Amino acid sequence: MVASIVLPFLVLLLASSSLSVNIDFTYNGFKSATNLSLGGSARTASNGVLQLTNDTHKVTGHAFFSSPIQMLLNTRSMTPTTISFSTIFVFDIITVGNLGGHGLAFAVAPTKTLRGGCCNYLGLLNSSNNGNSSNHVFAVEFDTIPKSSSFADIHESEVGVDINSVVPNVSIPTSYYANSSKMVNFKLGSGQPIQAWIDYDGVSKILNVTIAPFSVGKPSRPLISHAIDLSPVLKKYMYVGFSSSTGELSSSHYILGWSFRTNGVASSLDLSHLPLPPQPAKASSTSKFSGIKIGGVSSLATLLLVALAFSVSWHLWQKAKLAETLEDWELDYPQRFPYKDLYKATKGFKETELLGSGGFGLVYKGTLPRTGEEVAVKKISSNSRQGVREFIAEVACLGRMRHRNLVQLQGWCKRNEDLLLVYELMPNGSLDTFLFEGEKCGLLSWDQRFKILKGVALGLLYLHEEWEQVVVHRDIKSSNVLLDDDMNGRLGDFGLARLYERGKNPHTTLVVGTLGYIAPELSCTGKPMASSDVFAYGILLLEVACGRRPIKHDAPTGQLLLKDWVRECKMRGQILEAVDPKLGESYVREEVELVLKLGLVCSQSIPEVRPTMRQVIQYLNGDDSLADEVALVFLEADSLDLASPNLNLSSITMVSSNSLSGGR
Ligand SMILES: *[C@@H]1O[C@H](CO)[C@@H](O)[C@H](O)[C@H]1NC(C)=O
Ligand SMILES: *[C@@H]1O[C@H](CO)[C@@H](O)[C@H](O)[C@H]1NC(C)=O
Ligand SMILES: *[C@@H]1O[C@H](CO)[C@@H](O)[C@H](O)[C@H]1NC(C)=O
Ligand SMILES: *[C@@H]1O[C@H](CO)[C@@H](O)[C@H](O)[C@H]1NC(C)=O
Ligand SMILES: *[C@@H]1O[C@H](CO)[C@@H](O)[C@H](O)[C@H]1NC(C)=O
Ligand SMILES: *[C@@H]1O[C@H](CO)[C@@H](O)[C@H](O)[C@H]1NC(C)=O
Ligand SMILES: CC(=O)N[C@H]1CO[C@H](CO)[C@@H](O)[C@@H]1O
Repeated sequence: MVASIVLPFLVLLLASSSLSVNIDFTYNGFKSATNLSLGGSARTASNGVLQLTNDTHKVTGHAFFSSPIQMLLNTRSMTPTTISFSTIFVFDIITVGNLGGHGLAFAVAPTKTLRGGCCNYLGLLNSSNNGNSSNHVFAVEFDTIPKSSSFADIHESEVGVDINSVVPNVSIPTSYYANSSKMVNFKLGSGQPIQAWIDYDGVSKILNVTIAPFSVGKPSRPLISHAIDLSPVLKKYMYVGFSSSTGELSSSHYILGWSFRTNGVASSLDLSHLPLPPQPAKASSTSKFSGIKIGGVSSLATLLLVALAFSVSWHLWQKAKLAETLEDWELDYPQRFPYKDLYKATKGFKETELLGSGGFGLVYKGTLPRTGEEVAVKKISSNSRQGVREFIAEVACLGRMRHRNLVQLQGWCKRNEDLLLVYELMPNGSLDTFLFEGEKCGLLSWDQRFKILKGVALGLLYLHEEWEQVVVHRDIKSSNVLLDDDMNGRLGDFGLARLYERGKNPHTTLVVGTLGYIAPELSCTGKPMASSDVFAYGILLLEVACGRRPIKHDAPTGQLLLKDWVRECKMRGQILEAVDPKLGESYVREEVELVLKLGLVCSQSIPEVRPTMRQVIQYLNGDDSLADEVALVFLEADSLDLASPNLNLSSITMVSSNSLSGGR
């Protein structure tokens, strides 16, 4: 796996402005890192992987192709054109622990000695020059901590297109199209190598970005296809390469292979010969890449023998793979599923069986081999060894909960560092898809929405008050509300937030939850209470009535936070302006008003003035004619809200990324 470099350009940097020299190079590993300029923490390892950062906190690293590349033609004319370029690379982000940071970027920059900041800046820019058009920086970033909170999930990773700024112009959660319409979500930082393709056409001025897990191959439809004229952004000569940084949270960022070409399609990488990053101690690298070569087989007999030996060892390997050793204590807890069953149920955790990725891990659809029952299997790639036992004790406990508005936990299985949780399958998926991707699954009527909200309230009341101990959910949001056959709302993921706490690094204070739903007091106390669930439920009420996410980045000033906007409508006496336009006129006015007002009351910043879930249900049922009281509390809290500095986005971002974004 020697780096093969093809450099068909001989005469460099000709003064001619209309001719450009084409560049074409391929690194299948970086064993002989010729023509690469490394900076910061970047290193090449002896096996040929390029390491941009290790998991030291707050470092930056970059690697650029050492020669400048002509990017503009006709620079003397009024309308310079950008040349077309294409690049393919394979990267791997390895995180020890729960959450890593911050990601890496493919960068086109005027210098190969970038001095950008750590954390969110990915080593590209810093707080003083971020957003300045004199930067001449174009980048495609792969973030493990999303900056645009419209997806609002701190567990999600995203791809973004950056122009002179690390606030992306376009960004989207990491995913790929399995076919022309089906999108599959995946996460960076889970240790699997990821392949990325970036293509820019200088004539049509279209940028395409495509990513997929290494094993998938190139999806036919790009994830991002964005019209953008790079000619004002780029200079005539630019450097291309990678930049990466860590923050309070850190990961090791690796590039395994890279090809680049101007005016043509970049060469494919020799995937089977790329070097692998060192695996962290826990991950057993199941020789994903060591192909078995059968060469020079001369007779049929040998061939058969080899086939036989192969099938026997395959069989043994399969068997070993599915075998499990139980620790004594595991037998103490009921509802344990054999790993083999879950493996079979999900067809070996096959990608096609993926239902999605939730906050805590990937969720697969499965059919239990013994009973034929359909289930959802959540695979939590866990963090630390300690705490697992206590967690299972809790899981066993959660498994005893029964309520028609909770997604029933049926059992669990522990496999090395992985925890598998088995839930009943919710055929209609999650509420957020109905609210925000209605074109795919049909519009939810007001009656359906109201019923779902009531159901969720009952589920939450059960957790808070009706079960044997108080369970604070801590991650109420539309994507955690699942819909059963009858379109009843059911809460998922209850009790799981504790897993995060257990595994967390003692030096970081992690606020568990999702951006936009996190109650402000959590930033100070960090102590989750039933009232912080009420806050998030309030946001959910608004979200469902307005059909809008809690944070909308491209909204006009003052409308960034859904709740500020609804409040403003309320103050103007036009609360119904906030109603989801997709509903048209078909809703019950009194109910919608109640839901919106109740949403505001529940999401007040002072926890003490929020109602309890029991009161919420009384309001929703109209048992209590509390409309006037609601208005009263609301107005009172309003003046408090205004005085409270806790309500702007920057502080909310801080809440959830407290330790995530580090020194900015
Ligand atoms: C990580 O990288 C930093 C900066 O390059 C270096 O000083 C440190 O020794 C490295 N740490 C480990 C554990 O390799
Ligand atoms: C930001 O980067 C610019 C350009 O590299 C540099 O001149 C400036 O000093 C940096 N500012 C800070 C605050 O680091
Ligand atoms: C952008 O950068 C240039 C050069 O560094 C500087 O003169 C200018 O003031 C900056 N503009 C802003 C808005 O910061
Ligand atoms: C990218 O976003 C910046 C700031 O949001 C904006 O000034 C710029 O025009 C955008 N560029 C393109 C090409 O859309
Ligand atoms: C895409 O795949 C999904 C599920 O795998 C399937 O339901 C759908 O029909 C496919 N669409 C096309 C256009 O092939
Ligand atoms: C970008 O993607 C679109 C849509 O798939 C395709 O038509 C176009 O040819 C692609 N452009 C480049 C430069 O790859
Ligand atoms: C453009 C450039 O720097 N090319 C160099 C790439 O590396 C080879 C081998 O080290 C040099 O001979 C080239 O000059």
